Amino acid sequence: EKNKKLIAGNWKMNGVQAALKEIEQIAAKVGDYADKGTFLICPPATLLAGARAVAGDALHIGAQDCHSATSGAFTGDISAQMIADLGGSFVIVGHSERREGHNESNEAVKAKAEAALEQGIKPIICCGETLEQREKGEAIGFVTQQIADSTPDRLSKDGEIAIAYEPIWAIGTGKTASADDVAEMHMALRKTLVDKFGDRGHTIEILYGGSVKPENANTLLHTQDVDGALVGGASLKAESFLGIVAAL
Ligand code: G2H
Repeated sequence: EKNKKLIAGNWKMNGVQAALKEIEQIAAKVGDYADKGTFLICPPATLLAGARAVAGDALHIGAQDCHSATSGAFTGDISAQMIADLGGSFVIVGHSERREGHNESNEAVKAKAEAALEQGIKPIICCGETLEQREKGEAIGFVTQQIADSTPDRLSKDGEIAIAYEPIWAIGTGKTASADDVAEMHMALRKTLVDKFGDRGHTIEILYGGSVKPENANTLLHTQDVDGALVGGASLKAESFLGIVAAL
């Protein structure tokens, strides 16, 4: 486990400019926890510049997706270079909502992660199984294969990427995986990362995501092999995001 946990907020398609006040409030407080964590909010792309302007030094800003190309004829997409240009330092790639809603394959996710690295942006590469896969006993095999296939071939420094395990049945449903299930999956993911990257695999943060909130953050964040959290709904308000931070 890492000395510092990564607490990342994924706003999904939520928030107009008035919501920047939440980011300002988060930024004003997370500095108090700088020895315990790294903090990140990923607002919609429309708020990246505004968020960066109010986020200060203690809070990182990132995006929720990027294209694998630097620029070109890709209507509606944004590139990792554009995110970096606005001061974004992270990008979520391969979220289940992108894999499902935009047919993103492991190969596509890997290309996005590699594009992020080229721009010096840290990708948070997501994985997770459906309820059906879990019930059939296929969760570990499926998720570890997703990560083996969605991560870049090579890393040039420690901690260059992060992973987020988000069981699809726990996303936005109020259901969270049990601590035992999370620990089992994170251990399997660690092995996959070490098999692929050698010792450097130990330096990759493995986050848990799926209905993380102040009430369950303490248990989840102190579960074996959990290096942080990817938080959706509970990241939209400063009070609940900071409630999770306070559980560190
Ligand atoms: C999982 C998570 C954030 P929520 O998608 O990525 O969302 O915390 O709302 O389940």
